[in-house]
Amino acid sequence: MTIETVKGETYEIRDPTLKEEGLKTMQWAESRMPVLQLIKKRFEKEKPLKGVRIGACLHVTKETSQLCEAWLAGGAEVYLCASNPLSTQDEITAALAAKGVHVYAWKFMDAEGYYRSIGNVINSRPEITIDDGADLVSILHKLKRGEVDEEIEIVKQVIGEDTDFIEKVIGGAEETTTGIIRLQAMADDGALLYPIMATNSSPCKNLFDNVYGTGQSSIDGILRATADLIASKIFVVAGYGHCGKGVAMRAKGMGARRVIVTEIEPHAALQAVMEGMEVMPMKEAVKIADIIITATGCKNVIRREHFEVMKSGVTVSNTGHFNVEINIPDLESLATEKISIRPFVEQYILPDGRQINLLGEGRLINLAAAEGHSPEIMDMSFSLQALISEYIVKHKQELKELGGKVVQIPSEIDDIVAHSKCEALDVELDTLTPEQERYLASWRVGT
Ligand code: RBV
Repeated sequence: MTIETVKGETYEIRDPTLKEEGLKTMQWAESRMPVLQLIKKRFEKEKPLKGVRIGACLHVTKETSQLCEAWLAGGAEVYLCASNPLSTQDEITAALAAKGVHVYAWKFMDAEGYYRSIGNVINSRPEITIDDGADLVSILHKLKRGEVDEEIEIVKQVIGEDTDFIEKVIGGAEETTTGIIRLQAMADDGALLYPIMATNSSPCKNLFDNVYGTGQSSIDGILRATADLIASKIFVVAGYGHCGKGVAMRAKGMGARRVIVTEIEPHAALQAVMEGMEVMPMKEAVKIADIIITATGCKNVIRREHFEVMKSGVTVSNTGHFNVEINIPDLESLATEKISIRPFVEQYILPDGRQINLLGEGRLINLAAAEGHSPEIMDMSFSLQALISEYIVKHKQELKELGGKVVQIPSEIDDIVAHSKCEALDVELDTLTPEQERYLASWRVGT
């Protein structure tokens, strides 16, 4: 199915008449993102991003709309494309286009539309890139290296033959774990050509967004797709990183009879058992699972050998960034029939009659079937992104000298967000007395 889009000078979206609906939804998000609003107000006065072109490849959601507004308030020109073909909220694109964001995204875009949209963002010659999954950085680098593949062919139809857009980029930032893994691998190989700030690795991101954001929104995605009961179910989570931890915690809280974790790393496995989860190999877990969700960032976590022994009626989903965690070609080759049961549920029938329900085409279920993380969570992640954009502009020269590195977010920036969020939530902190400060600073006292 190819979705029809509307193209304007500064956008390609599903339907500009959804603007009013989008504006209302933006307001809803705005009232739940107080820290970002403070930053936006300051940006309005100080204009730290004046004339800076920001190219962003993010989930195009009501929360992202608020980050775009902060950038606009700071004086930036904003070019936005989707970081996933299923995560765009079409009413938001309509509202953003009306507000002057250059936006290229629609829900259910095909691969051609996806890379064309990235091409449109690249064509703006961004000075800052903000990625969620590193697709934008990765295409910019492929162009620079002169590589050609199907994706690049599509991008080139938009940008023409000039392929060196990297010269103009001061720096970038990466939103998600998968992106950081890709970028660190590039940096280790000497292939990364400009510095990327590791937003995902900052405490205000990964301690909250990855745990509580993913925890709630992934369950939300499963429920919106299936309307199933979680209580009484055997719930399997692949991976016990920050994301898997959040999902397992919420599944437990909703009454799953058993929450089983699969892991390859001993510390994570130990944490899981100490937090009351069971740990076993995937091969065993799939035999008894009612609901399975992958959260590993790796590929082929669920594959042929697992489909072969799954219980009939199981639902299988993924909350990792890319749709590679579940080997769908394996499932397709095993199945004799595939039925679309309801939105985001495809049922595969195996020769022995077993039914396996795949959710959201194996793409991240929280953004495919639900709305991604709640605005209260994205308030922290996107406040970091807004402040980091300002940091990149202010530290242009320093970053240039640093070159192709993945750079940790300065702790002062993370602290600003943490303190502001505490204030917004009426969380009052204690302060150290001078005596306590001296005690903590001295190794002579206390033994
Ligand atoms: N994410 N964005 C949203 N509502 O815009 N929800 C989740 C939103 C991000 C989140 O920060 C995570 O790192 C990434 O999506 C995974 O692609």
